[in-house]
Amino acid sequence: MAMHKVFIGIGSNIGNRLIHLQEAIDLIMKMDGTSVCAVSSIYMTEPIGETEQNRFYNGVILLETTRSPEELRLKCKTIEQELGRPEGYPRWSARVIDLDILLYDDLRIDTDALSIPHPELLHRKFVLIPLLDIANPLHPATGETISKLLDRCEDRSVLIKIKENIMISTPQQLIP
Ligand code: PH2
Ligand code: MG
Ligand code: MG
Repeated sequence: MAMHKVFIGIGSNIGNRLIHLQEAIDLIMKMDGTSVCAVSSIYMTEPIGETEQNRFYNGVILLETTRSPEELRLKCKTIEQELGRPEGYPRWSARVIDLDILLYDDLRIDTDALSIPHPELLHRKFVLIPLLDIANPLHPATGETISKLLDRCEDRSVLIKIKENIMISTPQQLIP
């Protein structure tokens, strides 16, 4: 079955944010037909949109998967719920965990359930900067590299790198 390259944005701004990101990565690693190829540094970021809330921890991961975009969307939702995010959450509210599909190969889809590339990707430094830690792919709609998009990005919020290498606590990773 064909393997697809997928970038996923991860974020948390409630409780132990780093642990929530780690738990999400661990659960994604257990997903059928999927491997985690790279994890960015983790950044503490200013909340965008609803600014009167706790700072986020954000990162980006790169997967290789045989799953379809829709299967991935549902799987991400299941993981969000497993980590304690209630369903039917208000759009801008604080969250234990948020998993967003950013890019899926060079696919472009826009349905009620799913928009790929993620429509906010170009406007958010908390996505572009960690993405650039691991790769510099072309944006399938604009044809520009992520670094070019970052140059043009008008987001002036501040990111503080808090962790270079996130600990991935699955058993495979602990075997030397
Ligand atoms: N996610 C949002 C809205 N605002 N701000 C930051 N810094 N990080 C996020 O992950 C984030 C946000 C909606 O998903
Ligand atoms: Mg989001
Ligand atoms: Mg989301």
